[in-house]
Amino acid sequence: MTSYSFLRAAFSVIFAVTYVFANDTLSFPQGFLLGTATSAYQIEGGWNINGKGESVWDRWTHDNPNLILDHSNGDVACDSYHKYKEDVQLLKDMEVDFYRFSVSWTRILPTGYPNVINQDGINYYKNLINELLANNIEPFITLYHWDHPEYLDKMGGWTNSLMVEWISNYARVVFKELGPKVKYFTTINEPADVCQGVATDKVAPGKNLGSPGKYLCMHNILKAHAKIYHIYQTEFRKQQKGQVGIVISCPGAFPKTPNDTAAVDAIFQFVCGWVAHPIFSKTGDYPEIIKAHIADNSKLDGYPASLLPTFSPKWVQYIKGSADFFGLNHYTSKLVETVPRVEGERWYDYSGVKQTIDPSWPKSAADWLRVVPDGLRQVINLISKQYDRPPIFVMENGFADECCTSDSSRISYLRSYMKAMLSAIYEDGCNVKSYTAWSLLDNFEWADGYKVRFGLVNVDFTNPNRTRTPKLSMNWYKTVIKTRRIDSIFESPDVVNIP
Ligand code: PNW
Repeated sequence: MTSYSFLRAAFSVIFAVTYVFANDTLSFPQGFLLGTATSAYQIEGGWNINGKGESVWDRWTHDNPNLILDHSNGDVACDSYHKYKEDVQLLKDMEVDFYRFSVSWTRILPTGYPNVINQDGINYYKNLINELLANNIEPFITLYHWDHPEYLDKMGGWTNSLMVEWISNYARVVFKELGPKVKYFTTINEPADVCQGVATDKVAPGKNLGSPGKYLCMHNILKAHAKIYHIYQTEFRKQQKGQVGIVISCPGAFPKTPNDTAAVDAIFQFVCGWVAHPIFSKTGDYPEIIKAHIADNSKLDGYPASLLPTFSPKWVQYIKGSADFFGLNHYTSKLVETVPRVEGERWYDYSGVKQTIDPSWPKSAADWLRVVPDGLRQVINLISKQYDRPPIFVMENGFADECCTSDSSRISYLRSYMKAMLSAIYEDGCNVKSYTAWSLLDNFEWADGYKVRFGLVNVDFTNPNRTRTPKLSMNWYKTVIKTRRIDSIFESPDVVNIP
């Protein structure tokens, strides 16, 4: 070989390696799972038919239409109770690896208790699961996505520690009836958001109990989650061989002034660590900063003891390690700053951190959702560092608009967030196993009604048929799934800043 041809060969090898490496950072790793998600109350409809009982969201929307942006409710929603086969055809067309949906507690147990099992409800979910499996799609079940029985709520709901038993009995029925064909379960979707319904009167069940109620709610939720996990572990895992996790909302946080990293750390613990630390940390229990801040400030506010309930050492052990994966919901970020406590003021829920929005971050149709893809990379890194690289399943990520099927802003959002996630995998070595686009369909977006839309598929809510029309983003996601890459040739224009 001449020195010239050797050099040429060497260069082409270097070029190929560089090329492959550079492009690989836009490909999903081997075995990575791509899917999409919905939740029962947001899509099913059929709120009171064929034996279904009343949930807190049924009651809330019927009693308080004025608290829903367009005065709507989930009575019919996307009518997926009747149209699930059409939903599965959309999923099949996209060739998703899995579909995350939630089971409605009151469709299965109309009284809340397992004294009555509603066969129609069981059949609905069995049919959905069979339809998914027949189309090569893995069912991924959320046991509880905010719609617990109204009757149990009247007895205190998440402020009653018996809720731990009530939800465990419901979970046992789901594992028994649906578990044989399901490999992935999450217990509770976004506990901190569930507890907003206890603390405030803005979302169901609107108990308006403030911080004491909020802390009590989370205490019971953490126990409930652990109990469900242990039920699966002792009664079902051997035969069913599935995995059970929890879904936690962890927004990103960037310091308002460059040196204020304390604000970033504190807010991560107060929002994400509040749920995650008891389950995923080596020590278990609430994060130290939460225990200390709430104890100190409860005292300053004249309470005889900390408003934060205490776990016994037995409960700490029981909750610690009770998840096979970390389910992460992530949409957006906040600017954070440490602020001194002012006598007589709540001090930002005792966190001592003020959260604002950087006005330069591109907007969406939801006030709270600004486009900040680096936030996803940041939280994946924080979770990996804090909890020793647990397997992370991104369970929700998505963009809000108010219109149309030419949703290039959604494509741009999804691509930028997926790219940030791939950087966390390839450049930072984090252990992310799956990605879920929220949502398959435009659906009932809680207090925003049908005005704010997250779907890859448009739903015509004025049409009794609830006609589904794929958006550009669905076709884009389909290409991503087929090629297992987010190539720049599929890149859309930059996020259009929604005014
Ligand atoms: C999620 N945040 O809630 C819920 O799980 C879904 O049911 C909902 O449709 C979706 O997000 C879109 O709203 C969140 O402020 C609410 O960061 C708020 C936040 C995150 C998730």
